[in-house]
Amino acid sequence: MTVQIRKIRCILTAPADIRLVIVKVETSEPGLYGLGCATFTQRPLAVVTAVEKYLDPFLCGRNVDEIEDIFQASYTSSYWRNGPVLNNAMSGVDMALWDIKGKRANMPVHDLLGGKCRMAAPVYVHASGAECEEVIDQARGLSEQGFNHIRLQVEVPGQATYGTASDLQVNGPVDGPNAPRNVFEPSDYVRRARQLFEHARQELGPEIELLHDVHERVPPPLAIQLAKDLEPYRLFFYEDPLPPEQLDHFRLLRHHSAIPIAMGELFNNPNEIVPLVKERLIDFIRVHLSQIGGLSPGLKLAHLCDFFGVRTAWHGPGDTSPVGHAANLALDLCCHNFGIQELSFFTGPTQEVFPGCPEVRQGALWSNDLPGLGIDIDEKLAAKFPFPEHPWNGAWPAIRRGDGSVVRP
Ligand code: GCO
Ligand code: MG
Repeated sequence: MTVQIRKIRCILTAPADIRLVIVKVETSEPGLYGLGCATFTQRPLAVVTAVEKYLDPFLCGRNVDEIEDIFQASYTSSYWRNGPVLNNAMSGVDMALWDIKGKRANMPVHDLLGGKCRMAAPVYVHASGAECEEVIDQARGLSEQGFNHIRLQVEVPGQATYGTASDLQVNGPVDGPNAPRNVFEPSDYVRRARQLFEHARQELGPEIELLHDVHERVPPPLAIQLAKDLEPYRLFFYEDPLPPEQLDHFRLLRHHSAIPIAMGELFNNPNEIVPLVKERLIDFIRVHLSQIGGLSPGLKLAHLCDFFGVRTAWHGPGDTSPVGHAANLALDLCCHNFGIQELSFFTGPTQEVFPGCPEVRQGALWSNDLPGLGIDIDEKLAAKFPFPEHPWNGAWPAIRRGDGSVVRP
């Protein structure tokens, strides 16, 4: 007997004060439903509209087994496609359908997709601070807890620096080039990052794996300069050195430096991704699964990358929901070309809101091996954590140079 989609709706919650959007696909079989991540934390309400006003009526009555066809039909149903809002909406449905398929087959999703080729997914965690010493101390603490891959970010004194507490402060109700601002100067940042890694390698020794996220904030020549400067400190990867607007510069970067490059959390469109992979201009693909449309496109991308020697490092920040982390983990476990998984700890009441969160142990993420994605949501509890108040509903404040011009994050 076919099982049909009965209702597709969104659940909004912020147990760690980060806006999360979860999609629940209910079916014609009593008690059978699936969950997917549709979190686009800067524009969550636009995703809710796309799911509830467009995909729900479009897909109601469809056979839950037809995941690929549902993806293809939803993809073309808006004619204009490959944008973050619609991709997130589709991701919510796509992951939920894999969850349902796993529950129906009584298998975890990683088994449906071919089965485990590793027992758990090694993760990297974040260390940051206002001073280099503080970052290094934090990294030491994390290493003592069994984490061997650590991302280091240090504040540029007095500047809004990605990955540190100084970033993304809202300074006033009205923004503009003359408004009080979060200043960021690329050349100061590049000098500071170099200083951090010089100290860190000295203090932490040769074995620990170090990572860094440029967050696309510097002009291409500085990104290339920093890559060369950081080479002696043997990074595991150098992340997002260039923005998606400057992809051609990856050829130059590759030409000048042997640093391993991770890229892709801002990508939504295959046209951004495929050229970098096929020319082997990056080493780690780092897309955010919900931003490219879910687990199905993620699986295809992982296999494409495999042929080109590019490994996966799916984006896993706090604004990937635990459902999204469970989807990342399903791919981490069954794809041979897995590289590393970014982890942000499930803090606050997150674990109670999402029973079945993947477990963090021995520097890795472990699946509970339950059918489907192995994760649930306690809707009553989720409702106790509404989206936090914010002047622009979560939109990012501008980061500006000293002259007042906007820096792309
Ligand atoms: C990372 C990312 C995140 C993003 C965030 C955007 O590598 O973890 O850069 O911190 O900035 O997910 O909402
Ligand atoms: Mg990043």
